[in-house]
Parts: sequence; C-alpha cells; structure tokens
Amino acid sequence: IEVIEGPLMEGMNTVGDLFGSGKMFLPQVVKSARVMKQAVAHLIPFIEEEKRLEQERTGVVSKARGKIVIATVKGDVHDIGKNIVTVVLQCNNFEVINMGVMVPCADIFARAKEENADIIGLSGLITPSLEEMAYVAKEMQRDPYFRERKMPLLVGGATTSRAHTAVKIAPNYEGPVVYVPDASRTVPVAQSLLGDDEQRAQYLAEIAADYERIRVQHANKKTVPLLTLEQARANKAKLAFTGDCAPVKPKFIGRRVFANYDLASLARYIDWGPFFQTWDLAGPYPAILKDEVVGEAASKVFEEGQALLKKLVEGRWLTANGVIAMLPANSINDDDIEIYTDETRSEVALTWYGARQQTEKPVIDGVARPNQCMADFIATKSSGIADYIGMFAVTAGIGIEKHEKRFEEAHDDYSSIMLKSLADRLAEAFAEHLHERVRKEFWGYAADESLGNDALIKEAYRGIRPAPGYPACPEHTVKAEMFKTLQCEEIGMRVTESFAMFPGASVSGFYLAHPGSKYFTVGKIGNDQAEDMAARRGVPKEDIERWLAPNL
Ligand code: B12
Repeated sequence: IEVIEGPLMEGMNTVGDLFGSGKMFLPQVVKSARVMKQAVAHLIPFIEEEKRLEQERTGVVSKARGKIVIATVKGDVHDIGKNIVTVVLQCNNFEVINMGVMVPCADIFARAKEENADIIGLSGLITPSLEEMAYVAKEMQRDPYFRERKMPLLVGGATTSRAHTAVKIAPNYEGPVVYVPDASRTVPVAQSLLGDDEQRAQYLAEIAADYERIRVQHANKKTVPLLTLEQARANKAKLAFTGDCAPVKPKFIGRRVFANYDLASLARYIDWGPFFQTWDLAGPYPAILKDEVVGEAASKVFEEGQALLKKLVEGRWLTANGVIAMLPANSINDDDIEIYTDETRSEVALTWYGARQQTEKPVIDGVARPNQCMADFIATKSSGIADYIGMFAVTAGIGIEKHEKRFEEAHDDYSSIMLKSLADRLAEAFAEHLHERVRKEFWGYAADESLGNDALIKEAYRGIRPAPGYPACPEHTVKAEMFKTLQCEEIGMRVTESFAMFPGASVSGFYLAHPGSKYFTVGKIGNDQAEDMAARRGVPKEDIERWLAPNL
C-alpha cells in the first residue's frame, strides 16, 4: 500500500494534474495508467494480505474514492470511449467496474446493487442508444433502490449531448443525471458527486439550474421554418438521368463476398485523421504531427500505432470480411428507393425509405436550393429508366477478442484501445477500398479513375457511399433488411436490436453512382413527414418518431 499510495499515486496525481491543465495528453495518461495498473497487479496479493491484517487490527475497511459501474448500453457495441473513461477514473483512485458492451439495463442494476456502487455510467455511440439511456433513467426512477439513494447517472459517448441529457434523460429520474463530454471532465464530475454533502449539494444545484435553463431554451426555441412535405417534394433535386448522366449497368447483378481480405492492401487506404480523434488529439493529419501543442504526443501515438498495425498485419490478428451487392433500383413515392432482386424488377429485395430535407432553402441567384432526399439520385420508376444501386457491409473486427483479452489480462489498456482503434481504421479503409473497386471494376462506371489516398479521403470521385445513421440518411433500421439481402451472417456480421453492427469495427452502406449525388444533412423534418413515412412503411407513427427522434 505504501508503494501505491506513495510514489505511484504521486506519479498519477502529477499525470492527472498535467492532463487536467492541458499539459499532458490522453495517450500519455493511458500509458501512465498502464504502469500503475501493472504495478498494482503485481502488488495486489501483498496488499490483500496487508489489508486483511490491518482490518483485523483496526476494524476499519479502507475504501477507494468511489465505485462506478460503467457500461455501453444494450444494443450498442462501442467501447473505446468508455474504456478510456474507465482508465482515467482508475488513475484517479476510483474503483470502476467496466461491464463491457451491449449490457441490458437489468444487468447494470443487478451489478450496481451487488457492488454497492456509488454511480452508474452509461456510454453510447449511435442514436438508438439515446433512447435506451432514457429508458435506464426511467427504470432507475421505478426502482426504489436507486430512487431513494438518488444514485447519480453519468451519460457519455459520441451522440449524447448536454441538451439531450437535460431534455430527454434527466426528467425521467429524480436522482442526478449528468452529461460528461469527455474523459478529462469525468474526474471532477465524479469528485463533485461523491464529495462532502455541501460540495455535492452545490454541484447538484448548479447542474439542476443549468439543465433547467437548457429545457426552457429548448421549449422556447424558435423552430426553424419548415416547408410542408408536399412543398419540399416540389423543390426536390431535379437531376437528369439521360446522356452523360444515364445510369450505367453494373458489371454483375447480385452479391459478391470478399473473405479474409489482405490486411496489408487495406492498410494503404487508412484515413489517419479519426485515429487522432480517438486519442483526443485535435488537428488535421498530417499537420497534427508538427502541431506546436499536441505534435509530440501525436507523433508518438502515431508511431506506436504504425508499429502495432505492422504486427497485426504480419501476424494476421484480424480477419477482414466484406460483402457487396449490385442491384436494380428505382425511386418510388418521391422519397423511397425500391431495390429489386434481379433485372426483371418484379421482386422487391428491400425498400430504403428516405427522409427529405424540409427546412426552407435559400434562393441563390434566383434559384432555390433543393430540398434533397437520397431518392432524388435514383431514376423514378415511372420514368422507365433502368437504374441501379449498390450495398456493402465490411468488417475488420473478426478475431479481435482474443488479442483484446490478452492485452487486458496484461493490464495493458493502452494496447487494447490502440488495437480497437486500428481495427476501426481498417474497417473504414476496407469500405474505401471496396468502393474504389466498385467504381472501377464491379460497377465500372469510372474504369479509368486514378486517385491517390488524399483524393479518396477528400471524396474526389463520382458517386457516394452513404451509411445509415449519417446525416443524409439518419435512420438506422434499414440495416436489418440490408443485412438479410447481403446475407451478412455468412461473413460473421450481424445487427443488434438497436441496429448497431457486430463486430464493432464494421461499416455498411449504399453505393449511389449518379454524378450529381452528394452528401447533405437532412436536419429538422416535420410531423407531416413522420406521418407520411409511417403510412408508406405501414408502421405506427410512434416507431418513426422514435427512429427519427433527433430530426423531429
Ligand atoms: C471512429 C468512428 C467510427 C468507428 C468506430 C468508433 C468506435 N469504436 O467508437 C467505425 C468506423 C467502426 C464507425 C462505424 C459506424 N459509425 Co461512426 N463514427 C466515428 C467517429 C468519426 C468518431 C467516434 C470516436 O471514436 N470518437 C473518439 C472516442 C474516444 O470518443 P467517444 O466514444 O465519444 O468517447 C469519449 C466521450 O464521448 C466520453 N464518453 C464516452 N462514453 C462515456 C461514458 C461515460 C459514463 C462518460 C462519463 C463519458 C463517456 O469520453 C470519451 C473519451 O473522451 C464519429 C463522429 C464523431 N465526431 O464522433 C462517427 C459516428 C459516431 N458514427 C456514426 C455512425 C452512424 C456509424 C455507423 C452506424 C455507420 C454505418 N452505417 O456503418 C457505424 C456503426 C458501427 C457499428 N458497429 O454499429 C454516427 C452516429 C450518429 C447517429 N446518428 O447514430 C457518427 C456521430 C458520425 C456522424 N456524424 O454521423 N464509426
């Protein structure tokens, strides 16, 4: 205990202070934590014995600063952010029980009770997880164990926000609910929540006032003027589907599987930008390597990332599998894309229901900008023009568990997080690379395209690769049908009940080839569109309201 509480804790406190004041960066913190964890693991048998003797002697049970049960919610597979938060809290002498991913509410509750936890922390990356978090808060309210203790609930992860937490999660539970934007903020928040009564009361009052302000602002928010769905449709993007813009028939119709894809060829397509985002280092790549503030930390983590990448490629640690399909398609009902099983176009494989922009568009040089929808980029069925669409699902995460486990057993969170972030990069690189092959070979509408990686990252090619969940197509549910059509189980991929993909390092989406197709943000849509979509899909309007909640 002396070794831990003396030199090791002193070291970690220095790391914590430097991190808190922006003089040290996340990779260094996670690495320092590795030293601490490995040392503690070595000392634990001795400590347990000492603790037992000490307890026997004094009757006093020593305690960490607080115990936090943390989990990625049901249906969501992402855990890099949550694992980083775990490490940072542990560095600061909090005891953290990290329950992993896709954890149902009941399991979180059972564990929190069993461990006599002080705080519950939830993480989520995609929008369906927001709803699950609101559900957990409701259940905490229903359960007297949490309600009476007013056990704090922390909320974090890429799609969560202060506004969403204040408006949609906090009102469900009378205990404190706090949104935490990043790992470095977690420590002061946990400290305040578990501090002495006065500190806690003051912090809770601040949070309550802040969230109340947000709720009032939200309620009074001037709603952006929306067109009716009918008006928006009348102002759709009107593209030509003849001449140079006539649809090109893909080289094959149907599905093609790419199993055990060569990792070295994928590594060349990596976009390193988001890699630094994972490590909380801000700035564009490659300039970030020379950045005055974060350059040194960025260069180091980059170098170590490259080294692990080399190892995992050479040692074939991961299996990359993918599947694509090229299918006939036409747009129907203005906003939807009907995708057919074959050229007879008699049997529908699936319909991709689209959301259309409804905000009023500016008029530039006398021309109103269009109210776009993905369906605008595919020829209408009534035009009689035979158009096509592509679909893909790729993963680079098969086989990752074994290596993650190995690192975790060695108390090496740094390498475990590094490995996950590289698997994610490879999955994206796979999507980029297959898309290039689709344009040049399988669809073949850009056979002589010749672009370097920078140009690919800047999307300087014809056509787009929208992924369900992205701003142009914010609705995730289509993945269930895509996965059926692509027969993804054959390549070891599946969707969860919240439409996240498993393994985590996976990407899926559509290929659109029209030269005028581009990404856009759907943004706010109206109630009339929710009603119309419910009717088109034959589902209750409440389902649409749930699936498109952030847009409504
Ligand atoms: C890298 C990335 C990926 C990686 C995986 C990321 C990962 N492993 O976490 C890959 C390439 C696999 C991926 C795939 C997809 N992605 Co993505 N992805 C991103 C990106 C660019 C960065 C996310 C990231 O890694 N950030 C760094 C980590 C460390 O941050 P973090 O997880 O948020 O955690 C920090 C904090 O949030 C906080 N925190 C996190 N959890 C907790 C918990 C507690 C208790 C506390 C206190 C704090 C806390 O602390 C952490 C450390 O500071 C974001 C865009 C963005 N700007 O965020 C999109 C984004 C998250 N992705 C998105 C989508 C849609 C997808 C896909 C569904 C697309 C698709 N159809 O293929 C898939 C889903 C994959 C699956 N398995 O289901 C959307 C989600 C939006 C939505 N509407 O749902 C985003 C926001 C992009 C966008 N603008 O549309 N993605």
